[in-house]
Amino acid sequence: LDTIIKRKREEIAISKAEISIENLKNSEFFGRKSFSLKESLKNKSGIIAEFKRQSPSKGIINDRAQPLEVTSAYENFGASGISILTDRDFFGGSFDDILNVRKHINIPILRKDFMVDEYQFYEAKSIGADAVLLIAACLSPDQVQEFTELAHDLDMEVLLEIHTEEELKHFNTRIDLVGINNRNLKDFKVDLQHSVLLKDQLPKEVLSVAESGIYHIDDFKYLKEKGFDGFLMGEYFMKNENPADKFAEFIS
Ligand code: IGP
Repeated sequence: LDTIIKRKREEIAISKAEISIENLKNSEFFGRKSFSLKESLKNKSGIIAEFKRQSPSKGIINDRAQPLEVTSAYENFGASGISILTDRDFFGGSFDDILNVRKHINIPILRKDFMVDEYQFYEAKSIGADAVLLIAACLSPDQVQEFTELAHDLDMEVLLEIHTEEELKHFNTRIDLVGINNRNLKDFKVDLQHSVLLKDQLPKEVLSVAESGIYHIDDFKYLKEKGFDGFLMGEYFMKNENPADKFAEFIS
């Protein structure tokens, strides 16, 4: 994670030198009204289906799938939202992956990246994101609060990702959704029970999303039964030649 953040800061410095925030504000998407992920989770399958080409833990997952083809099928088959990785160096994503699908997608798009600087929130808005991920492990509680306000000022929702009891301190009541990562970012182990125990320590009214390592319908049912409102799934779909077919099969 430290390596990723270090690289991310270098990347941001380069972007800032190339495109100013004022310039980002000129994007056609800047004034756009966002779709609410909170609302969409309540009304649809609850699944936030992810477009992810590769990851540091799994290497290449799918380097042939096309973002528009996959995400529009996810939408048609009933996803509540789409998560798109925009990190290039570690996840093989890009801003274009969101830009190229935005006009065709009518459900919320989550920009999945490592958000450590204000600039990235303007960037997210300028490419048409509806929501952003805040990873507690990369931020202080004060930063979470500050970035949440900024996201809201830009009409985007935030999904705060936590994994440990310690990270519950990052929660504040302005946060829209809390994601509990089932996968430990240090050794990549998945533990659903751990997530359920953490979730039980959150205020009851908070919308919660179970993230990662959901590979089986029984996992999904178990987490749903335990009260999770959303389910963020990537690899299970993406590791197939045709991710959307896998999604359709899962949901049926
Ligand atoms: C999806 P999976 O195991 O279904 O592919 O997981 C998503 O939760 C995962 O990509 C993720 C992630 C992250 C990626 C969760 N938190 C933070 C990058 C950064």
